[in-house]
Amino acid sequence: MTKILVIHGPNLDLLGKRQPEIYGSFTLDEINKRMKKIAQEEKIEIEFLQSNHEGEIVDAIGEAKNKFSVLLINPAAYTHTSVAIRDAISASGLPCVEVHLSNIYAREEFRHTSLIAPVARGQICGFGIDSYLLGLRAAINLAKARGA
Ligand code: CA2
Repeated sequence: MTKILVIHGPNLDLLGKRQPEIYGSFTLDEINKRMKKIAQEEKIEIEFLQSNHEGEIVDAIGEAKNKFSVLLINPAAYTHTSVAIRDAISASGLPCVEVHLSNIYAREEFRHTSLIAPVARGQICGFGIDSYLLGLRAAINLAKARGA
C-alpha cells in the first residue's frame, strides 16, 4: 500500500494565525485536510507530522524507511540550516519532495539556499497551499513509479 509521510517543520503550526501576507490564510489543519482528501481519492495512505524540533524530525525520517514509500517535507527554517535533516533524508533512501508556501528565492538572501534540495527529487515553492497539493501529486507519482 502506498503510504506518504508529510512533515511540517518549525512554526508551521502558526499558519493562518500570523503573517497571512507571506504564508496565506489557510491553517495547517486545513492544508492537511485538503491533502487527506486527495489521498482518499487516490486510495493511498497519508500521515502528518508537525514538529518544532530538529531531532524529532530526524528520528521520524529514520523510522519512515520501512513504513513509507515517499516523503513530502516543508522543512521550514531548517531548510536553510539542517545538515542533520538532509543526512537523514539521504540515509533513508526514500524519494523526497520538498515544498514551500512562499517563493524562498524572492525573499531574504539567507532563504535562497536549501540544504535539502540536493537530496530531494524536486522542489515546489511559491504557490501557497498549492505547493503542498502539487507536491503531493508529485509524491504520488513517485510512489507509483516505485511500484509502492
Ligand atoms: O515558505 C515556506 O514554506 C517556508 O518553509 C516557511 C518557513 C521559512 O522559514 C522558510 O524560509 C520558508 C517559516 C515557517 C513559519 O511559518 C509561520 C507561519 C505563520 C506565522 C509565522 C510563521
